Amino acid sequence: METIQLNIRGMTCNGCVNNVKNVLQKTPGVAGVEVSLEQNRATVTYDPVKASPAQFKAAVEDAGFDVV
Ligand SMILES: [Cu+2]
Repeated sequence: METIQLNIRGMTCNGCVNNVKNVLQKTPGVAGVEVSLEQNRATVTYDPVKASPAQFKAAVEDAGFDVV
């Protein structure tokens, strides 16, 4: 397993946090997700054989947020 931190722009409330969490958790290969509204950050634990950071970025952006 590997862990990556994504800096996310556009989250304003716990609903946003849950959206981001959900789309990341739905990505195949993701084992765990933590999202901090205060820090505008998602921490993703994933299997590098099945998932890649580019997929996380795309999933978050599809949900309407920016990865910076
Ligand atoms: Cu919100």
